[in-house]
Amino acid sequence: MGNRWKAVVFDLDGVIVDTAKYHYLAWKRLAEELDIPFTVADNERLKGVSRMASLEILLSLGGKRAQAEEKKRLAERKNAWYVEMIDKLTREELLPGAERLLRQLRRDGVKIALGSASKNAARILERLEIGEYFDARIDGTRVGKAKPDPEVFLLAAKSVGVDPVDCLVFEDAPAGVEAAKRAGMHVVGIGSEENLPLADWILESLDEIQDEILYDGL
Ligand code: B16
Ligand code: MG
Repeated sequence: MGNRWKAVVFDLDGVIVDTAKYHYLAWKRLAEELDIPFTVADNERLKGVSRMASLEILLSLGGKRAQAEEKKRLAERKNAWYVEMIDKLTREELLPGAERLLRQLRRDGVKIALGSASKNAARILERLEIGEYFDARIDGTRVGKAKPDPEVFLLAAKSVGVDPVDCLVFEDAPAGVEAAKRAGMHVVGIGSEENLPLADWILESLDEIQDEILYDGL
């Protein structure tokens, strides 16, 4: 039995940690201030999408427009509320199976990279005390083009010196699964087949990972 992948790239929000609920609460608060109707279902469209692109979606839901300066101010406002919440994150909010899989990959000598759209990724990894597992951390502060552009995953592969074909990605958002496929990688979708039709495998959580996905010659 050998490793099937030379590197594994993890999305952060929705794969390793359940921060989506905090993004939702912060966007909801902004939506209320702006008198924009915003539901949990609307929030699905923001998953994996960059902060500014998320704001655009929110404004469009209310049929509103804003100048660049105003958009910057609104995004900063939302982020301040979000940061206030994630500063209280605890290790209990690590999603099921996340740390066990990180430990297993490390034991197996597989490179581990982060491929997240979030500009708050470093803060979250630190709060969760899992930063040490990652050989490379590519996040929203490092990439110009948001998912579904493949840039974040290509940069992650390059940073650990592995070809995209030898990388496996774990992703929970449609835009992220598309980005990984466009990077030429295999993807495990965390969620439902209905929501992530492009994924090569679907799991409800990392806790369900099977040896067939990770190893050859079983
Ligand atoms: P921030 P991921 C993404 O993280 C989130 O899924 C998405 O909802 C969020 O808008 C984006 O990060 C930007 O986050 O405002 O913290 O920079 O899923 O790619 O790890
Ligand atoms: Mg995600």
